[in-house]
Amino acid sequence: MNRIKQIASHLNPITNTQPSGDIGLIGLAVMGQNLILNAADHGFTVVAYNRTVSKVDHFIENEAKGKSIIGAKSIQELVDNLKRPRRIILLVKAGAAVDAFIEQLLPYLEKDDIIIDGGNSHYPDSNRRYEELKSKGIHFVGSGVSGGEEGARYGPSLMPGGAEEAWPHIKDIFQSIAAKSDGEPCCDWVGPAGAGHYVKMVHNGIEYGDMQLISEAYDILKRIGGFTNKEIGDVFAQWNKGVLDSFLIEITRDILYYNDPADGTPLLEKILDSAGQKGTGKWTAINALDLGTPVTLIGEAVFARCLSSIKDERVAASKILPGPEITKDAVTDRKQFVDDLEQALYASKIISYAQGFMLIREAAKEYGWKLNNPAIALMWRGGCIIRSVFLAEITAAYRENPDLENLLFNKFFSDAITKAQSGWRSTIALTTKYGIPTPAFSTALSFYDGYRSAKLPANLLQAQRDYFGAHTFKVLPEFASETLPKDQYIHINWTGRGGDVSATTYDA
Ligand code: NBP
Repeated sequence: MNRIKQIASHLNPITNTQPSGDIGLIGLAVMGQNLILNAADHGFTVVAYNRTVSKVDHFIENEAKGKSIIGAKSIQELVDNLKRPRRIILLVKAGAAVDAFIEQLLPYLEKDDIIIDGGNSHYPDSNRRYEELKSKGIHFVGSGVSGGEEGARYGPSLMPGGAEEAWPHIKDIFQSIAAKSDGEPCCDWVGPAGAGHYVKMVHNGIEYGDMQLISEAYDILKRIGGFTNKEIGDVFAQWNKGVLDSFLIEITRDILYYNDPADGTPLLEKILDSAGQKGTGKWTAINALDLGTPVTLIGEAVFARCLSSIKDERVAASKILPGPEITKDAVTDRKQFVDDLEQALYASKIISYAQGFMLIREAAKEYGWKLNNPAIALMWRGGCIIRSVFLAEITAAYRENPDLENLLFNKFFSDAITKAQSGWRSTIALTTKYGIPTPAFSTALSFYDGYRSAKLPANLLQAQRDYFGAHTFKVLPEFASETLPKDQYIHINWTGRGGDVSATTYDA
């Protein structure tokens, strides 16, 4: 009797048949619609719902026509049409909309059903949602989705994390619809709680860094080299055949070749040089500061956008603050200049990814997450905005050693950066000489030089802190003595005037 009741309760109450939906998706904007079509192409039956229900009808009658897609007019209809455990993806505006839909779904869901948030949610929200839903017996997955419209339609990079119990139930769908790199899906389990959205956040931060580096390279070629847009496009086309081969280099080439149909001149030069941002780069930089991790390149990339946005102030400053004149003979050997710049871009990119993975490593420690490092690099290898050949080498480095302390300790990358060093330094020397701003290139080199310095001038910082604030310091073990004991916080009365009381000790 109980069994009959149980089977009966699994029937769709309206059609009285077994539900056929493999997965439900809420949010019929650009990402949602394209992901549904992608899943349907891979043989899954998708149940679609949207807050504005008229969009469901429009979608079903147009793009979804003839495909294995069911339109739902209510949350109940959506849930009734799904096989158990129900798997429901939210692709709605990040923030309150996600919480609103979770609230609406809960009365219709049962233990072990799965809610997946595929939007650009901030990871602390995903941590919270994971805990709240866990207490209700529902598995929450926060999944980064990258690749924009094209990626969603034909293969995005997917970065799922949260309730690991959900993974066996969604793995097949996720890995089928994800982009493939050398036959491997650009999707694997990232880690617990908000780890999926965390990794997506770092991905976006790295994207900021890559874009800034490329923009600086364009500026150098244009202002110091005097190259035309077509010539710069040719340089990017050439770079795209080598170690820098990537989606962002490829689209930059196309942008440089693009002429305004109205007058046949480069459209790029007509675009206002004031960059927008939606906040994920800023989140990464703030998190890096919170975790005390020197993710300098992403930080500079965010600040470079901020500096670009004060256009009026810059225009005013340009009239009163002089800099060096760029002479016609600034570049004597064009080939060498381009080769050096390629090395500078490559080395800076290595630093940026090394910093990104340092941050991920620190987050794993801080939040107690066991993260799948080789899979993270593989997930970024295809489908997403930062996809590149270079990420195959990072995947290989983490496969060789999943607990690699720093990418720069891997032989491939330490050799690459050693080889690139001379071109990198020549490029920055040139931009400094001629007054071309290179915040990302320069911070990458400063980081490199700082990271490889066994001794930094922080001894003086410590002395200053102790001088003015009695913040104490430790001595180098080789100089330990009776008056300067080893491993102890020491305060010195530097002037002979202050007292001997020290402030609370702490590591900054
Ligand atoms: P949008 O971010 O523009 O969101 C549109 C969807 O959110 C519609 O379904 C809309 O319903 C719904 N929505 C809004 Br707006 N406010 C709502 C509310 N208060 N309550 C319930 N639903 C609400 O769509 P998108 O560009 O497809 O992006 C979807 C998610 O994917 C976002 O989190 C986005 O950040 C992320 N993402 C986007 C891209 C991209 O390239 N666009 C790439 C990667 C990730 P309505 O139709 O009734 O207004």
